[in-house]
Amino acid sequence: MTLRDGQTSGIFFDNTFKSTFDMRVDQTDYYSFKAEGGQLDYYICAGPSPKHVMEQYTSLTGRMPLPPKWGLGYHQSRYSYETEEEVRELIKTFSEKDIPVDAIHLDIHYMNGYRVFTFDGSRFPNPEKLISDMKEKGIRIVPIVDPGVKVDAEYPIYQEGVTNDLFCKYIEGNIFFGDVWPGKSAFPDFTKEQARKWWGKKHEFYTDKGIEGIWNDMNEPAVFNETKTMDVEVMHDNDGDPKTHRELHNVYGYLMGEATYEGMKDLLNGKRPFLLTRAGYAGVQKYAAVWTGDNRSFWEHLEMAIPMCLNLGLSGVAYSGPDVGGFAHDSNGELLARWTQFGAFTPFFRNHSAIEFVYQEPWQFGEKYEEVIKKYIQLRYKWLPHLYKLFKDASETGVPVMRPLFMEYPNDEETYQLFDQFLIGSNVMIAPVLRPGVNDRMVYLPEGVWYDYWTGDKLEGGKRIIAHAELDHLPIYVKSGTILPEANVKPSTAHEVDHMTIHIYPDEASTSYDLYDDDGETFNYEQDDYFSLNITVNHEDGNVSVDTTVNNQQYQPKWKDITYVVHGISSDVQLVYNGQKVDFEERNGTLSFNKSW
Ligand code: MIG
Repeated sequence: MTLRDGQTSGIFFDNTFKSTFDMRVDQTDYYSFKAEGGQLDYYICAGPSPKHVMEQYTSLTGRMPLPPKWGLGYHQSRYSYETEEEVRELIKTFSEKDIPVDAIHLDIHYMNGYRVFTFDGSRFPNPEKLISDMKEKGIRIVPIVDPGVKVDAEYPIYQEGVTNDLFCKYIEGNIFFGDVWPGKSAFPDFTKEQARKWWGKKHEFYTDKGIEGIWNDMNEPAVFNETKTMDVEVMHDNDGDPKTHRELHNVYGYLMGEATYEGMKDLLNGKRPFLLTRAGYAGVQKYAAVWTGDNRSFWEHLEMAIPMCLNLGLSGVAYSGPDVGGFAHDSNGELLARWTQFGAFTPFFRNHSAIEFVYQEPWQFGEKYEEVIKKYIQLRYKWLPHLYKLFKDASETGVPVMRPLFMEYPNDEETYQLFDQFLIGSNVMIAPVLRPGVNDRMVYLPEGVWYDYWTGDKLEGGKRIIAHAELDHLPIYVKSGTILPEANVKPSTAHEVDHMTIHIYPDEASTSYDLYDDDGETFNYEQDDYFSLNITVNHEDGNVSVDTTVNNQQYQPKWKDITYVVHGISSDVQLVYNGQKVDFEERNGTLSFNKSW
């Protein structure tokens, strides 16, 4: 994407060979891209704004489907939670400590000898029971599924793959074998429809046990050898138009995503699948959320996660996030606290850590840190209605949830190089602290009036400010003219929100918000089974009027009562709700009143 004089355009280079983008500016006065083979197919997205480019690019490559609500809650992972008892203990701790959680991820140790589509009978003697007990508490299990299938004549998946000719082969007909976790393994040829269908259907093993989400790893594909991947001479079926791995390497993970997502969708009878992937190609957003792979528990990696997720968003992947706390190396309380503050606002929010390094669940570094981490996991749940609405919008337009500042301020050159702060939607600024022992940071506020989210103080934009941020403080700023819904905190998204707060940050013009809700887990919203409430606020002659219209209530949310909180207005005004003057309460510089929709 390029932005010049406020005008934006994009290029999508659709070539699956190994490609290079040369963005050096010191040697030539142009950028270039090239590929090792194939056609020079590229598309121009004409813009003229960054959001137009996103719409154009995603009309070509597809958009993220609306995820299930539970996919947007807090996820806890570890390489690996190794036994059923360990998982039960973990969940008990979350509930005792009253820390919300929606999903526990099971890494490779749940399997029998790393055989996909199995559970280890001694570590997980009764997965059905575990999963149903967890579901009762509103928590889901997400097992990892790698593409490598263990070579084992007595293992049905291997047998079926060989018998039905579903594995990647050389032109001579011999199967390609590579070493991965299970040892010598074969790899499904996802370029072949029959293999995609077969693989998708195999997920019955998981859905039969109540599983609704899958985690795809090692799907580049990664192989433990010198080249770290499959032999480039492997000849993929490519649905009857054979091509080498040299040409199709880059779409292997994407096609595994397609096979998995479509298979899960068929099996879940109308429920939305959740899929997380490490690898993909342009368009992978149609099938999966993407996490940014094996980072380390370094402050620099926390900082790098911001541009990584922003760039994924600009590449059509609205649903992404890093391993919160860092994957490899030992995390610590301060790093985890700061990382969780950031993670609360990344589209995907999962704490994950590697074997042989310290555990990093929210309580692992003592109470002082636990309190802060809990506060921000709870904040995520408060913000879910707004995030959900932004996900809904992203599923329709391709415009990402997490945005670089230039996307909203393309005429402000000050924003072009900024990568240590970002926007959620169009009007909320998040500026995480990214260094140890640091309690102050610079924040750029573009033109206009901004509210400090925590204090309600008004700040004039068009300049840099210093934000003071002790350990428990994440700098957040809300642009005037913003309407923000806030849920009451629940232990997980399975526990329905029963009270909504609408925060109003008036500016001089009229502003409006469509609050969206649905059942959070089915595709019924596609048949108009959703709730939509329009809130329009006018601020004239010092008085504020709030007008609401229910646009659709085929789905009726459990929350009926709404507390309206008007910020930044003096108490000598009139507040009018749907044409009637209302009595309000004055609290910490805000004016609030209660209504039902
Ligand atoms: O070779 O499954 O990125 O998240 O915990 C490492 C074990 C394989 C890499 C993934 C990581 C996961 C780990 N996997």
